[in-house]
Amino acid sequence: MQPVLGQTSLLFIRAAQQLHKLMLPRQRQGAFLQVVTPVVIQDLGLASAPKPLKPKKPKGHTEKVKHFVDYKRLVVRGGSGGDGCMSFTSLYRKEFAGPDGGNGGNGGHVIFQASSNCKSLAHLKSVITAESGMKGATRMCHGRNAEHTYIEVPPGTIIRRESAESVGNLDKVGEICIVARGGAGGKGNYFFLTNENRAPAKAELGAKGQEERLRVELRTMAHAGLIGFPNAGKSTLLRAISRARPKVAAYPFTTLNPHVGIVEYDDYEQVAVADIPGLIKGAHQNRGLGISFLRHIQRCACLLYVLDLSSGEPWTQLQDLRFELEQYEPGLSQRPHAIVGNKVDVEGAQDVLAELQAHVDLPVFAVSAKYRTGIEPLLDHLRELYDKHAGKGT
Ligand SMILES: Nc1nc2c(ncn2[C@@H]2O[C@H](COP(=O)(O)OP(=O)(O)OP(=O)(O)O)[C@@H](O)[C@H]2O)c(=O)[nH]1
Ligand SMILES: [Mg+2]
Repeated sequence: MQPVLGQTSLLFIRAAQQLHKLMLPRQRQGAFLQVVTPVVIQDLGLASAPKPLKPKKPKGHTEKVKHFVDYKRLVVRGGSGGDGCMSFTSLYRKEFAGPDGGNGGNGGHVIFQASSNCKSLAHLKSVITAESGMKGATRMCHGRNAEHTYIEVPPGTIIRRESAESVGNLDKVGEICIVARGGAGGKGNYFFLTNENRAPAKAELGAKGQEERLRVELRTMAHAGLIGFPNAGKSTLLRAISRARPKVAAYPFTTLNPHVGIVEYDDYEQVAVADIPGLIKGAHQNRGLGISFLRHIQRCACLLYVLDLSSGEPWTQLQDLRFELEQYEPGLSQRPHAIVGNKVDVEGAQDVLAELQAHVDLPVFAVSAKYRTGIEPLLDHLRELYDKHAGKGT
C-alpha cells in the first residue's frame, strides 16, 4: 500500500521544489532528497532509532598517538606591571619645568575560558605567564597596558589550588575565570606633583603579577568507559568502533594512558568512549597502574565491562572489577552499565558465553573486536544508554 503523505510533507516538498529550481546544477545533486527525506520520514511517523555510522575518514598515519589528558598541574603567573618613570623636564628658557615621568602599564591577567573548541587539557603548558605592562616614559608617556592571556579549556573544567581550595568551575561555554591577576603599573613622578612638593623625586615600581600553583581537572571525561582486566581487548574494541588508535599488543598493561574515541550516529550525535588502562585485583590499594585510573572511571557516565571470553571464568572477572570499583567509591559499580564478552571468535568461547549469560542478569554483548563482529548491537545499546543517562537531556 502506498503511504499517504501528511500535510506538512506536501507543503514542505513544494517549498523544496521551488528552492531546488533556484540552485546551481552542481548544488542540486542529492540536495532535494537530503532536505525532504527527514521531514517526510518524521511526518509519516517512520522515524527509527539512530544508527551508528562507519567512520568515513581513514585512520591517521602519523606515528604519534595523543592520549587523553583530563588532569594537569600547572603554574600560572600574571604579568608584572610596568615601572613608573622618574624624570624632570627642561625646556627652552625654563630650565626646571617640573616632573614629567609617566605611569607604567598594568600587567595582563591569565584567564581560563570554557570553549567548545577543545576537548581535553593536553594543550595546557605547565607554566603559563601573561604579558607584562610597559614602563612609563618621559614627557608624561604612560606605558601600554598588557593584553590578558585567554586560555581555552573544555566546559566542565574544575580549577583548584594546591591546597584543594576551589578557584572556579567552568560549566558553560563562554564562562571565564581569572586564575592569576596581573600587577598594577607603578606611578611615575608626575603623579606625585603637588602644591607642596613641586619636584617629587619618587616613582613606583610595577607590582609583580600573582603566581598560583593550580590543579586543573575535567569533571567528565567521556560518556562511556571501557573497563576490564589487562589484555581483555579494550583498545582493540575502541579501534573497531572509532578512529582512535590506542596501541594493541598481546601483553598486559599495553595502554598506560586513557584514550578517547568518538562513535558517530546518523543523527549527528557523537558519543565519546574512553579506553581506560587495565585494572587488576587490589587496584583500589594502588596496585597495578594504581588508583589514578579509578579516578578516570569516576568521570564516565556509563560503563562497559569488557570481559575476555577466552580466559577461564569471565564472571569472576566481572565480580572482581565491580569489587574494585565499589572499594574505590561506593556505588560506582552501579553506574548504568552493559557487559561485553570479547574474543567470541576463540574456540570454546560460545560455551563460556552461555555460562556467563547464566551468571549475570544483564544481556551480554558477544563481540569479536579483532574481527569486528557483533559490534552493531553493542553500538545500538550504547546509544540507548547515552540517551538515557549521558545525553543532553540529563
Ligand atoms: N582472537 C581475538 N583476539 C583479540 C580480540 N580482541 C583483542 N584481541 C587480542 O588481545 C590482545 C590484547 O588486546 P588489547 O586491545 O591490547 O587489550 P587491552 O584490554 O587494551 O589491554 P591493556 O591495554 O593491557 O589493558 C591483543 O593481542 C589482541 O590482538 C578478539 O576479539 N579476538
Ligand atoms: Mg589497551
